[in-house]
Amino acid sequence: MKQLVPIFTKALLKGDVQSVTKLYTSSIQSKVDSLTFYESVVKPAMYRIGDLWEKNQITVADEHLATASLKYFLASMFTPYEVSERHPKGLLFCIEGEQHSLGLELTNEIFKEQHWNTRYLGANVPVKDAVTFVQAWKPQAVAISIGMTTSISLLKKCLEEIEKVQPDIKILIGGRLISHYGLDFLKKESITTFHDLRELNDYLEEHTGKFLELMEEKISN
Ligand code: B12
Repeated sequence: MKQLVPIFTKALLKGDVQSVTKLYTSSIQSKVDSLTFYESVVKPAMYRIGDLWEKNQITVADEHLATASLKYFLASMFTPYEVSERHPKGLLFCIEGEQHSLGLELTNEIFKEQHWNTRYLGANVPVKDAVTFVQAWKPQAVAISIGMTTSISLLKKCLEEIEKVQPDIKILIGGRLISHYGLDFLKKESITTFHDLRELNDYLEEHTGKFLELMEEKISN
């Protein structure tokens, strides 16, 4: 997989979605699963693009082209999973000011592969609107991605507001900052943090049955 990273990075920077897609499909044909491809090729390629950008070796325009190409590719290959009201509900979003949503887009795929009924709101969602959505839709879990230190205080506020309107909700937090900072306010029983999609996949494999049981209990009461 490692040897694909520079080729995949180059294709993204050229806006060559056809080559990007070919690299993905040939990996899948040689029995690499999509989770491994996201972790071992997509993520390191985007981190590499961040480094090139930081060192002024590529421009903001180059980085935007790579991001747009990746989004185009992901939209074309994501599988339309069946949505059932009988599956646990997961709400995914980035709080206001947070534009780094690509990791959360991949997170949404992992939830769907595990048969969750998800609502993916993407980047920059105002706290009050996220809270209103939780109140109306009553998800079993919210999944939030955090990439910028500037989003930390709003994240804290958002979690407090969500727990006020739905105290039994499970909160799952991931994103670049989780690997860089030990955020004490996230050390709570209702909150789980994740460094990558593999950890999320293991968590969902272990806990989805329990979420389903709780859901059915609520319906029958
Ligand atoms: C693409 C990109 C952008 C795009 C984002 C587009 C989009 N729709 O996402 C745009 C152009 C909008 C952008 C803007 C900015 N960016 Co930017 N960006 C990046 C870049 C190159 C890649 C990010 C990415 O997609 N990574 C790939 C994904 C797959 O990785 P990931 O997010 O970590 O997600 C993985 C895990 O964390 C996990 N995960 C993520 N979320 C969740 C959630 C849950 C629940 C779970 C379970 C798991 C999980 O799953 C993924 C797979 O493992 C990074 C470089 C880097 N090193 O990350 C810089 C980077 C993050 N950006 C940076 C900066 C500085 C900015 C700007 C301030 C630039 C500017 N001056 O305007 C703005 C800020 C915007 C804002 N307010 O948020 C800096 C941050 C530095 C810092 N100290 O914090 C970086 C590190 C670049 C750099 N090297 O300097 N950026």
